[in-house]
Amino acid sequence: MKGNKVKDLSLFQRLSAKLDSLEKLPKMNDEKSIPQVLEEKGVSRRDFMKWATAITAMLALPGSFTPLVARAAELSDRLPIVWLHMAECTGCSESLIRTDAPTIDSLIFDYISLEYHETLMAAAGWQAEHNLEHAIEKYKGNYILMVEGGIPKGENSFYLTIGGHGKTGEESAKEACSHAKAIFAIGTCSSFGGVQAAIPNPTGAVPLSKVTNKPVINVPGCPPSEKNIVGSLIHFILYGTLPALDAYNRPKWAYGLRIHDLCERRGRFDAGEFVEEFGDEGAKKGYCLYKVGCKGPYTFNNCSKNKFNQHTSWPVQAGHGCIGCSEPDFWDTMGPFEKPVADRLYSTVFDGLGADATADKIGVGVLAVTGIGIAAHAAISKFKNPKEEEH
Ligand code: FSX
Ligand code: SF4
Ligand code: F3S
Repeated sequence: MKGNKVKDLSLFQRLSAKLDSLEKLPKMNDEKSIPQVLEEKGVSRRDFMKWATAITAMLALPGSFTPLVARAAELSDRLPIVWLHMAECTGCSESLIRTDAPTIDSLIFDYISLEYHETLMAAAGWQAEHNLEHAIEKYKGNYILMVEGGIPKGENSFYLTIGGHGKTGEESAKEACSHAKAIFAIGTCSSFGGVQAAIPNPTGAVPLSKVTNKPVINVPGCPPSEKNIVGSLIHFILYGTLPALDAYNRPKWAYGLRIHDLCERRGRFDAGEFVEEFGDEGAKKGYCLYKVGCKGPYTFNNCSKNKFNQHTSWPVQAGHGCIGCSEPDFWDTMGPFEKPVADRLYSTVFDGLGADATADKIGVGVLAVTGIGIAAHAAISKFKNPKEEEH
């Protein structure tokens, strides 16, 4: 215990010193500070601290670090951000910004120094291109790069051609990566290729990590929650280094556990209470969705904790199973989305990563066994559960 306290204290001091030096940097926008913006939008200090407490817990930091997290959020306008769009649906940006009553996450994001973001900026055409070049040149080596979307590569790269100079997405992404301080692949498309990379991948789309040799932090989900996007940023501001990552380069603080481990219907699963078809009595009672296709047992993400749409709901709460949207190649491996994996062997192109059922080492064998084990439980429980036999 004592050892932990000493460790926490030295981490606290290290992170404080980091924020002190960040505070010395000029604000990107002289007009207003983030606390001023929040106040203007009617966010009380109390609400802000409640938000910071939630982020602190999400990042698995001790509660005593809450003031540090709050300070990191307030200083997030010191770091320039370049956000690029590749081949995708823009759902990742939408997840963050499309709220009718803006959340603290979206307000902070609105106000950080987004030097370039095609969805949000006013500029278009030549001017937009110029803005991007200017931002990269001005903040060389100092900006955070966030990229949304898969990237058609090599001889297919022309499928994504942007702007008057006819640059390919691959060229823009490579160039932006080469001068970035930290690189985040936002969403499953940028992390793993996503929908456009699904078989037969007609445009030869690849993940961001395939167009750069620099480390890429993957923040998957189709889309990821706003908390996982903002949390990634706050984590980087606090530490200035890569977070602990799993085998797929996902931050462990967000993707360390399975949907199934964190699911509010888990008790139903364990009790053998399953929805047999959509709209049945079990569905009305909130039974487990495994038999109607939930892929929560094979998916690593924190959706039940963070939720979507201003934290109102998430897929399982809304009554549909998880479709595995934060896993590599989920379009190809997790379908049909409304049928269970059952005894079909779960396979992934990332083969043989180990024999441990954690997000660190996800082995095909483990998932296959898990699939069979879970399917067997679902099948046997049908007969074991007296409540179901009564029907
Ligand atoms: Fe992909 Fe993001 Fe899915 Fe869409 O852009 S992760 S298709 S929600 O929006 O990249
Ligand atoms: Fe929840 Fe899906 Fe697991 Fe059922 S199978 S407990 S609905 S995650
Ligand atoms: Fe995606 Fe499953 Fe969460 S479908 S949004 S990882 S519940």
